[in-house]
Amino acid sequence: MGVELVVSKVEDIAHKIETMEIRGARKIAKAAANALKEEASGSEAETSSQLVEDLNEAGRILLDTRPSAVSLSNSVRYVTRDLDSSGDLEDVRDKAISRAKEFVQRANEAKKKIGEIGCRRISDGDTILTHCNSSNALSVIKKAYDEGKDIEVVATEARPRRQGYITIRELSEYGVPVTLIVDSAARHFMKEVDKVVVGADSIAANGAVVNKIGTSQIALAADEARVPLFVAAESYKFHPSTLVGELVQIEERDEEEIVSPEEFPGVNIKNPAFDVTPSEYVDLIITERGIIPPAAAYEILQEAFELGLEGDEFL
Ligand code: RUB
Repeated sequence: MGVELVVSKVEDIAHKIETMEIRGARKIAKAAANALKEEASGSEAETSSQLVEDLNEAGRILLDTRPSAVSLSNSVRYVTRDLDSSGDLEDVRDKAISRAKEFVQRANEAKKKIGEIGCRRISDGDTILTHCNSSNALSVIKKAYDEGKDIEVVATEARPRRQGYITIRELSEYGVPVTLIVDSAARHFMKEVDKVVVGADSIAANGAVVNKIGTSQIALAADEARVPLFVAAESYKFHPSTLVGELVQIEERDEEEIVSPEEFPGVNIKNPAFDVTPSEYVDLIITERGIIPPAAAYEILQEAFELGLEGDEFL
């Protein structure tokens, strides 16, 4: 009975991620770490190997929710990697709990650091365009505002889920002057924009950035207008499998998010949630470790790989 209760907690968080009550790559990763922490502390497993099995099963449930944000699998890996299933039960429990806490703490510190590092690239008088709702992009913008820089933000709506509304609420409550535009107006307004700052769900070894659908069009418009595009992302957004040539899976969501298919019988409706911006359209990636050109994505991953993607250094 107790075991079922813990599993249902993991399932509850997985459901919230799947239905996007919990959304955004960073929040998803933190929620997964917290779910694993709950599983570790509440599990009624009687042996360490049972507990490791429970945690691996919880990890699988969480990984099944959304496929594009590598932060999710990096978070699950961070908590569950090399737990000693032949060791002491309480040692395994403590290790998983402390790793989960550590992940969340590092994720919070990373966002703060990204704000501090990124805001140096924002100048007084800048108009910044952002897309969707990225906690890291907003960390850069808010920090620049905190430092007294006179900035304005243009925020896209981000159809179909309109995460842009979260962005405009958050920024206007913070005091940052913000203008809402529809996604298709991005090129029209680009001539008034000084910098584009967006987040990322995954960054490939070649520096390509997976982010909310529409980011790549914005990047094209920015490139045409010679407006620099910055990506604000923690090192756990770098995707290990891309080192060996795997492509990042682009999540295809329900067509109902766009329109009821009954209204248009016989019409195909497609709803990809993310797109890929090639590295040549990315000027800089702002990580908690510092600012890197997209070409250095490979090194960040390689460094992580040399550590077996298991060392604390990956974060
Ligand atoms: C959110 C999205 C965000 C990234 C980065 O998509 O694309 O730009 O996740 O966010 P969705 P953060 O709403 O579909 O999850 O910087 O907060 O990790």
